[in-house]
Amino acid sequence: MPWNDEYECMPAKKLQQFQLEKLRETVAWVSKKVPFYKKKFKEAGIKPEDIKTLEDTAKLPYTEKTDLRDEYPFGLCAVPMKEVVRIHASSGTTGKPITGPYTEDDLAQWTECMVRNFWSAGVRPDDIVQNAYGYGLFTGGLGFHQAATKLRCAVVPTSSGLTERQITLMKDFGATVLCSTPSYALTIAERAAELKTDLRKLPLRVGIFGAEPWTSQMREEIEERMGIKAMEAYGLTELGGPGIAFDCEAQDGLHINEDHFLAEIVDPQTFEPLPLGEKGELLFTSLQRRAMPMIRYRTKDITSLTREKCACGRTFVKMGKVFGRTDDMLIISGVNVFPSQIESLLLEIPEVEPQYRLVVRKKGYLDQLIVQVEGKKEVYELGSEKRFEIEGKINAHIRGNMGISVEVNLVEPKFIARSEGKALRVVDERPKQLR
Ligand code: DLL
Repeated sequence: MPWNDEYECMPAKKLQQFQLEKLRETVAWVSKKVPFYKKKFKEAGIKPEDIKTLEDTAKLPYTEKTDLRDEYPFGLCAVPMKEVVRIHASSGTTGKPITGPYTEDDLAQWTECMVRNFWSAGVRPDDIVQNAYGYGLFTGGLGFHQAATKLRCAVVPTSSGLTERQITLMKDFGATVLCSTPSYALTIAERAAELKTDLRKLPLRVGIFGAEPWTSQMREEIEERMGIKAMEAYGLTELGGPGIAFDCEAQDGLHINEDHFLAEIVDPQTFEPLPLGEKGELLFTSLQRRAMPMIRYRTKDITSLTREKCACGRTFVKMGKVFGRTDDMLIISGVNVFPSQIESLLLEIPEVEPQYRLVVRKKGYLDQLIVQVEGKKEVYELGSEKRFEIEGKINAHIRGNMGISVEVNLVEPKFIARSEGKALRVVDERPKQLR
């Protein structure tokens, strides 16, 4: 049974009616409160009262990361600061950070969305939740913290890092739930194995992983190493953090909290709306947020939406696992390549560890992809001939499945820096002007 079946199982028609009502309210709210939107709507020749159906969303202009940067820090804030009770921000690898202000109601809604995520993962009040998402400006730490508290779980706010201590506390406190990025879960599992701690024998039962792309093969790897069920969380700072979408026991897509977020898929180049089932860029319009609502925000995440009857009873639309980000897409020998495709193929090779990095270089006019993947210790130690053979095997596997030629380097165990948060998968060594 879902946490909030009134909304999570709402018949589709009623849900869409609810979304339309909230969409109209949001559009009216931002056009009154945010000069940026007022101007954009005017330029697009659209008034709030023109939104008569959900399809009319396509008439609204979209919002993107550069808009948030241009309006940094509070240009898109729709409430006076005295109503803001929290400000999160994304660290952002380049340029200014993205700010995320919340009113008290926004925080309560965020918590509700995250409680649904926990509940769906089978977490209950008697669980001990070790929260290894980073605390601070990142939305992972407090986002998971406040929902686990609301659910009356015992929260252990370890934050990320200090891996050995994570393992000691996990053992001593008997944590039953771990929240972290999937790559950090793998780091914990690896360190535990080195310390001869068998995580499979601990009470740990469930993990809620997210904040970065990971394949189903990676999910299985983590489940196997930790002896847990690996569930998922999806979200982004601009829309308030995790809690936008979560998976259920069916584990074949993430239900979007549709009473709070209106999702669309568009062609990332032409911006044409795409039908259910087709892969494209995911856009979100927030439906109930007040401090910083977003209209058709371009997430840059590539996925598809499906609306089929789900075994769990939820009626919320499902998004597929994020395939990649438009800005992580590489073009190798004319073929579009996403890191997740390479990850899937690498994890099918038994001789390697699930630790890899993609290095992109220029060779003449062409982009060259170097796949660095760690060999398993016992395999790596068999010597250079064996390593060469495995590199050839990986190369053939990638060529056979994707039709591209890459250079494979089987690197020694521990060559690749371990992640404590979001893993760095792509190292782009091309000159900036040639990317
Ligand atoms: O990563 C919020 C979050 C925290 C989500 C904890 C889940 C768990 P940002 O740092 O703003 O926010 O990064 C957002 O991360 O656009 C995706 O590209 C990626 N991402 C988040 N969740 C997933 C996921 C948080 N489950 C960006 N699968 C998003 C794939 C994800 N990518």
